[in-house]
Amino acid sequence: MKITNVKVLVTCPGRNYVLVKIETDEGLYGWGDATLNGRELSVASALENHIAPLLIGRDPDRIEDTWQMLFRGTYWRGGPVLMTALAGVDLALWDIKGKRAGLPVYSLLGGKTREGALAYSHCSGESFEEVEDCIRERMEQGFKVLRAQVAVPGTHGTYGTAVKRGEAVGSVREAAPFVEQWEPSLYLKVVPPLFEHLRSTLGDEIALLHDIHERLNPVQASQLARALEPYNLFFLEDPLRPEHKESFRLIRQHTTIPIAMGELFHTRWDALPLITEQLIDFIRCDIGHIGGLTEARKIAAIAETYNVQTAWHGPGDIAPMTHAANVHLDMAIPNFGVQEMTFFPEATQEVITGGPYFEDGYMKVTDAPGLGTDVNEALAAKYEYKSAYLPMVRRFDGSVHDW
Ligand code: GCO
Ligand code: MG
Repeated sequence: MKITNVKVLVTCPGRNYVLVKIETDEGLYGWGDATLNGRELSVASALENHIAPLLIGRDPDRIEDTWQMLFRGTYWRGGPVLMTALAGVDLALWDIKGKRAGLPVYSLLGGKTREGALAYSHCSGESFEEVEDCIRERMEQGFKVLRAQVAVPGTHGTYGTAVKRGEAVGSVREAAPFVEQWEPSLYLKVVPPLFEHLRSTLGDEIALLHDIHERLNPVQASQLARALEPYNLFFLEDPLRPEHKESFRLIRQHTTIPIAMGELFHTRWDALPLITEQLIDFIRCDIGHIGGLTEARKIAAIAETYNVQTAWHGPGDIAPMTHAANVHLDMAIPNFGVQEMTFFPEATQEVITGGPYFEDGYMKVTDAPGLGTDVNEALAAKYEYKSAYLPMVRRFDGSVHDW
């Protein structure tokens, strides 16, 4: 079998997605996702101009060799653009391999270790009561784990709350970044009382987590982690910037709250020190930004050795193919922890069909061969790319802060 064509499709059924179709001389094809929020066209260009020509004529069965060729063989490696492009190719190749074997990808990865992947969704609000209401609604839907974020009084925009619940965070906006105004001191004041409120009104049954989104410095993150200890968090996510690996030691010295990190990592080497030093409890890389399943299963295996569980990134700004890859891997590994999930809008589901589904608190995949997703190309073509940016954050004095 030989690769005959690589098609890159940029479509915007609600938000922008970059989809990769790898076609073969035997009529089998695979779909991958190469979406990088706000930088979609850079990845599409890398694929079309530099990567696709290298794939024509290759045997699609050789996933590891193709991965090594694109990562090491082309000299320039790493970074969000290239690792997202590589993930798009990698997922499409796993999809083809599954279809060729007549097996779902989880089966190729070793077979089921569980019946479903414990899933979490997001809740946010302008007030504690709004967050509480959202959590109650989600619990009715079957969720056993939920993320809670609340608006910070006195600021203009807060991560995870800038859009009303039910809408994807960072979805298509005006063509210039929305600028949030935010202060760590105000944020630090509001988060512990939020969890105090949630525990006193909801009790202990629901597992709760919180995403700092890399906005604190090491000592602030340690203070917040300590303040949150009484509320039994499932994990505290992304406390520090991805550059700050050694600073995780400070947080560990001050608290036993479980720590998760990883959506801004791009290779196993980014994640390695946090895992081998056991500075985190959950590794939550984005399979779509680390070169796909080929890299993710290696990270999972390293993590297993150090008793670290997985919590792969699962936001709305990666396409259902990556969500499918998340769940196929979750189903096959022994050290799965939790899976972030997204309910995609109808338009997205019409363009990208199949993919994982939610059932009573768990994400599941069908036994369809490959990743189990397909694309309605005619419909995708009707949704043209729309320029969109992630928001930005500035402190009250006007200086740039991490979003
Ligand atoms: C999460 C993330 C996302 C990111 C987004 C950036 O935990 O789901 O933090 O909401 O901000 O994926 O593109
Ligand atoms: Mg996050």
